[in-house]
Amino acid sequence: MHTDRSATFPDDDGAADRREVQTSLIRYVTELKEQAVLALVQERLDDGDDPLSIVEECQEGMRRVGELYEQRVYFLAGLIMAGEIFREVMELAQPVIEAQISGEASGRVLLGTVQGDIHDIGKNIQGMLLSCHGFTVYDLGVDVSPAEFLAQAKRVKPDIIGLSGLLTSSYDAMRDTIALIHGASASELAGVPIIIGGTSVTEQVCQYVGADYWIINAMEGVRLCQRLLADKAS
Ligand code: B12
Repeated sequence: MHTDRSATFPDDDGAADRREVQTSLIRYVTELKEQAVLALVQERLDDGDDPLSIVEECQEGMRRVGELYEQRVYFLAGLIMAGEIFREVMELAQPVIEAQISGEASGRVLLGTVQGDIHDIGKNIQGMLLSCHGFTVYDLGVDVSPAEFLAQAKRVKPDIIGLSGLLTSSYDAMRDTIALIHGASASELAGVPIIIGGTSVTEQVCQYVGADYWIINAMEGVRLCQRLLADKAS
């Protein structure tokens, strides 16, 4: 089919092409086309495309996979496959991201996925980007109990605590964890900002669980942590 791109996007001849390539990646992830995803990601990395944009497009594809799971078009195997594709994408993109970003030595962030939740792709991306920007990241892994979070927070004495959770049921685990950290026995942790992250967190969730901040994009997470560190230093 012929399309007159110059008529559609008079200011930028390449914009239509770029939009098309982006849509293709989101679509391939949504359709769980593993080989097509990996080939396109590699091609775009080779072309010098921004690896973070590539990751964000894959994240959008994952969101759509989730919707199809909700609509019962996909089943658990679809979620597992999506997770595997994203892991492979990160194997390609992570070295490029790490080579591009280097940060000054910075603060300490304690990170983990809360109890009952094993989603870790987003948390790992957040951890990796923070490390690239100079933060020391203590990653507790997944399914971390409130007691474990508290014990590790007392040990590590982080500047920032980050809780990840993607399930609705994770909100109660976040709330319990934060309540414990804010508890009297943890007064040494008073004032340590707590950030929650995950695909469906919102301001409402943030208030419900008693967190200080909420984040759904890892680069915004980095910028927030940098700001919090700068505020602490001033
Ligand atoms: C892949 C996937 C899985 C994989 C996870 C693999 C893995 N190693 O993580 C597997 C197959 C294991 C899985 C299992 C399940 N899943 Co699942 N899964 C997904 C899916 C499709 C993608 C998640 C993902 O990785 N996204 C990509 C990442 C990059 O995005 P992200 O997590 O949002 O992270 C970004 C930001 O949020 C932020 N961020 C993340 N964490 C943090 C933390 C901090 C501190 C900060 C600052 C920022 C930050 O940075 C990241 C990068 O920008 C989502 C759909 C969706 N909408 O996300 C469903 C989804 C989360 N799963 C869902 C469900 C229901 C399940 C299961 C219960 C299914 C089942 N019947 O067993 C189980 C639960 C298992 C458990 N106990 O945890 C539902 C949750 C619904 C709900 N409201 O509770 C979703 C939303 C799908 C849906 N729409 O129904 N799942």
